[in-house]
Amino acid sequence: MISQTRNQITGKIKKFSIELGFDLVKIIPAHANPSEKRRLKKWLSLGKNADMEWMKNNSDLRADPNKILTGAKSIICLATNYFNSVEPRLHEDGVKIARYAWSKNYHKIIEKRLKRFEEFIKKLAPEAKIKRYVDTGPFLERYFASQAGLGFIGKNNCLITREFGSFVFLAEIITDLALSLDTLPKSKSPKLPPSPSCGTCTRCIDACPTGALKPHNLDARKCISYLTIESRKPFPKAIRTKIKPWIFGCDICQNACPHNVCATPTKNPDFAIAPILETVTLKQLRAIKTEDEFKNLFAGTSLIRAKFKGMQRNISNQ
Ligand code: B12
Ligand code: SF4
Ligand code: SF4
Repeated sequence: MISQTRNQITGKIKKFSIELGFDLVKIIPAHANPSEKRRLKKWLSLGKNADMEWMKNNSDLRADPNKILTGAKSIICLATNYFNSVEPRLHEDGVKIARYAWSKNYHKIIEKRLKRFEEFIKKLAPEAKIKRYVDTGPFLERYFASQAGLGFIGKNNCLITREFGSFVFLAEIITDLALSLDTLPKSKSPKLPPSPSCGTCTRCIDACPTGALKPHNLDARKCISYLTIESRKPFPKAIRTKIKPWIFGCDICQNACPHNVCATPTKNPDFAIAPILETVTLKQLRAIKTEDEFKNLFAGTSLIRAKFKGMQRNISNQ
């Protein structure tokens, strides 16, 4: 690819990402980071992944794009604002659902976009090899997003963007195409405002009701998000009462963050509140008797991840 063509292709790719509904896009070289790999291994060795054993399976790949795609040259890092101001009807009943789950399942929405993105890139460069990820891939999405300059990693572990705060989903395209790379702004340049960061703030850590958070480090065994979504076990007795009023996920450490004061509702209709969450009540939720009933009611939303039994456990804790 000659330089101008590379720039043209990169320009088209970035333009298309915005047309697809992504709010932020940056491209970085596909470099491995051994220290991130060590950080992840240490986190796993301390058991902070709780029962998420699958995190150990591909831990070598997570910080190394070339192990995922041989010959990888560029990573297209993407973020989508999902902040929504219309709350689920269930909140009126005094229980809470994390904001990311208010709309239809984001995996499906973003995967659809990524598939179209891949087709678009293949038209521009038919030989290109591509891997696309949203959430479920063996990839340290926050780390690479921070490297790309989409934002910084807060003490609450989240990738916090200057434009939208932390209520953003991340996604990536790894490719062997050599694209024009984004250079990070030099924070010391007098022309640029200083890069945002946590500074001396500890609001998220102080707000976390279960003590799951240490700066840039989370213990999933105590995290309400893990306990109400991923865990299939009863809640640990010591923190059971602190999980209330959350019945799916937790936003406390993001709600506490001053960088989210700038959060503005997404203009993207993809992330409008799911119709079922506009109407369903706690009484209806309590009346569900089977996995099938649960699945039918919440089809297409992220809530089915908890499964019927998990949701039963979560609501019986209220
Ligand atoms: C497993 C997982 C979870 C687990 C464990 C979370 C965790 N903190 O590790 C549980 C179930 C608890 C969870 C909860 C949530 N999750 Co989650 N989760 C993941 C998943 C699949 C893997 C994360 C992982 O590898 N963790 C291991 C730790 C070690 O890595 P990490 O958190 O990604 O990032 C660390 C390193 O990058 C390192 N680091 C990198 N650079 C630097 C620089 C410095 C200076 C320092 C000190 C550290 C550092 O510090 C980070 C924090 O420890 C990712 C998707 C993916 N494939 O990456 C989504 C993902 C991280 N989750 C996401 C979301 C939305 C959530 C929730 C907000 C959902 C909710 N509301 O309930 C909460 C947030 C909880 C929190 N405060 O982190 C988004 C985050 C978006 C964002 N803006 O950051 C992701 C990226 C999914 C996506 N594609 O959008 N999640
Ligand atoms: S998501 Fe909730 S429980 Fe988990 S670290 Fe944040 S505040 Fe604590
Ligand atoms: S609440 Fe404060 S310490 Fe926590 S992520 Fe936000 S700025 Fe950083």
